[in-house]
Amino acid sequence: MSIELMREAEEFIKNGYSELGKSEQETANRIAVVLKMISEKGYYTHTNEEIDYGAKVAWRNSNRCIGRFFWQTLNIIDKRNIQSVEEMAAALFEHIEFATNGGKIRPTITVFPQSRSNSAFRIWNHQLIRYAGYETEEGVIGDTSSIQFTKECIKLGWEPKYGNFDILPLVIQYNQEEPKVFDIPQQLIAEVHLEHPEYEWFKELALKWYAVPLISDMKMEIGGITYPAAPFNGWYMGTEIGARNLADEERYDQLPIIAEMMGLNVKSHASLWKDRALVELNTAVLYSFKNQGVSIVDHHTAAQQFKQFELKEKDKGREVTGDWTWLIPSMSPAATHIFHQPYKNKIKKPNYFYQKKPY
Ligand code: HEM
Ligand code: NRG
Repeated sequence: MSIELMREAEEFIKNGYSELGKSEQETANRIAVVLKMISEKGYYTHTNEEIDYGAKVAWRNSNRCIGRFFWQTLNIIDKRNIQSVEEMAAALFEHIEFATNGGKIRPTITVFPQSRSNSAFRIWNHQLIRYAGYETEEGVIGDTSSIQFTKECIKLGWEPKYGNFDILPLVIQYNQEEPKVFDIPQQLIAEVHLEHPEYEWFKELALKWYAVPLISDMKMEIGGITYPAAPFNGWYMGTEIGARNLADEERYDQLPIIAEMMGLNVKSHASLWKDRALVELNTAVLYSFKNQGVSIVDHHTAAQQFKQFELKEKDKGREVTGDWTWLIPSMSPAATHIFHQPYKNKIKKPNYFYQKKPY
């Protein structure tokens, strides 16, 4: 256990300090301090610089992320010193406000205490901002992907509202204590109401989505140390909302109604009604975010930016790893360069990983 941690720590410091241009002396000194601390306490503590670098490189190494061109711009909020779930909730509110930034979204991560054998803070939410999902006799209301978590919230005393777009509360747990539920102040949550540049009727569908995707259930691993609570955000790529969240049959399933409003022949697959409805839904997503001043990127621009990332990494002598099945956008994938080449899905660390659900 300790041996493995020492190995990972040493490898991280070696690679990191070399990339950061530190001297061999400084590197050797730091490794000595780290190994001593591990042998005495069973863990070590990252310096501010190591956390900053580690979180950024973890993003750079995220094989499924098309947004990695911006890895160096990540803002790090260091909350490794919080001591209660109340402090954690306050920090999460701060993160939401800082990241949202009135619509000009700032890629941000908040780092909470590392896990130790005797202590861990966990966020139960998949994303900090997410819509509830309810199974009812008349079918699902809201976001199907949230049904299980919504049930947990209700069990913990949260009042269900049975709307299509109810913002779920934060659920935070310390060790095996009963998790606590915190409503997110309404004024912190930015949402975008969908309208279409040409179809006047589109806004009658009353569709919307929240502005900031904030993944909160992955763990960050740096130099053998695990941070089980390290929520991060960037901005949306339009297709995540327009070609998946609002379009998947298993999610908000909006293609049939949009096609019908467009007057398309939904009886024939060959009319390509699904494809045409998809294009207009995605047009509405990009148009509305832009119009309402919220950062978003279309999949063609994102692919171009990813190309720049690949070139820069190559230039730096680093191998670009990627998960092709996730990197290709969910609309018109073959219209991007990503589709036409293979990527090696090798896992490099630091990185973000899935972890077992606490519920
Ligand atoms: C996945 C875009 C920022 C880490 C993804 C996906 C997209 C994307 C489209 C695939 C999601 C899916 O198919 O469900 C972007 C854009 C960003 C951004 C446009 C704008 C800046 C970030 C940041 C981090 C990050 C700041 C971490 C610091 C990841 C990870 C995944 C991912 C770990 C995989 C998630 C999973 O396996 O469920 N990103 N991303 N991304 N991104 Fe990014
Ligand atoms: N597809 C998910 C979000 C996954 C992460 N996407 C990002 N991440 N853009 C959804 O809610 O649609 N990010 O950190 O920006």
